[in-house]
Amino acid sequence: MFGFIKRTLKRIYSAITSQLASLFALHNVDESTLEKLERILIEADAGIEVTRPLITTLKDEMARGVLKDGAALRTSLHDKLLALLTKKTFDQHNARVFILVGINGSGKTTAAGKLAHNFAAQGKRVLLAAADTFRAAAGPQLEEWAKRTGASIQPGTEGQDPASVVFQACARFKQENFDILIVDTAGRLQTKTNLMKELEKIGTVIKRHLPDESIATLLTIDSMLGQNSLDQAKLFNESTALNGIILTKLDGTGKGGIIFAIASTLAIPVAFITYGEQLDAIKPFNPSDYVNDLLSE
Ligand SMILES: Nc1nc2c(ncn2[C@@H]2O[C@H](COP(=O)(O)OP(=O)(O)OP(=O)(O)O)[C@@H](O)[C@H]2O)c(=O)[nH]1
Ligand SMILES: [Mg+2]
Repeated sequence: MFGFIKRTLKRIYSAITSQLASLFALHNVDESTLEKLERILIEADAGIEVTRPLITTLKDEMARGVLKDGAALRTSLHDKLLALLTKKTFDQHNARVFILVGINGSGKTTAAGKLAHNFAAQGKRVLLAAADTFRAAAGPQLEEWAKRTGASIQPGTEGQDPASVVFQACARFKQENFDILIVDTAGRLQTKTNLMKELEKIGTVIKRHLPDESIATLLTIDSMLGQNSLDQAKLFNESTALNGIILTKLDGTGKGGIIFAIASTLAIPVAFITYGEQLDAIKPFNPSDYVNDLLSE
């Protein structure tokens, strides 16, 4: 893990890690150091709600004389950021049923493919359910991922009730003894009531037909959307019970601070991060590794 951000998330490295390194090297820290830190965090999408209280606490520590140099600043910042990310952590890595939801283009289908690959690599038999029957190209796109990963697919036809695709997938999941079911859904605006109802129906079908399974409903959030993605997530969370977030496209123009804004404003843990279009560009989110890596040159 160490060096993952430097190697793979180069923009995050340059937006946060490399800039913090110069502050952590200081022999004396003062008000201007904290002003620089504040600017770095805001520019990296951590948001005002996270940054302001954090800086206020650091100022207090400085006034009490416990924050004298860059090394002490690093330790204190590390503990505070980690505390934010561990308020709520994803505890459903053992779930066998995953439902992916999110707005158009946020990365649901790609994440479904990568998750399939991830589980197949652990020797698990994966069934993908093509419950995006709204967009004509959605089925073939998921089929392509099934081919690439060796997963099976329950296809849907354009215009078919997504809940009926999911119903068929549940039946096959039981009959053919699959280990993992991943449901890809249509992109939707959080404001469209009928589409939200459709999600509810998908959840109901799974609960009825696979009553013993723990179900992880995951919201994909495009990290490149910065603070805007928070409003979307809030609205989704109001109409669907979300268990976790898949933060996508961390290899893009997003600056990585959004993870802290998500942790602070939503009571939903980040479950996975994705960082590229390759099959293996996904991993479970580990708060401690992320913070360590983010604050280490
Ligand atoms: N660079 C990068 N691109 C990604 C990542 N995840 C997804 N993409 C790209 O983002 C675009 C949208 O991804 P999809 O998986 O089709 O998104 P979706 O949410 O299924 O979209 P709809 O089905 O239209 O709602 C595609 O071009 C993907 O290749 C990622 O982690 N990094
Ligand atoms: Mg899709």
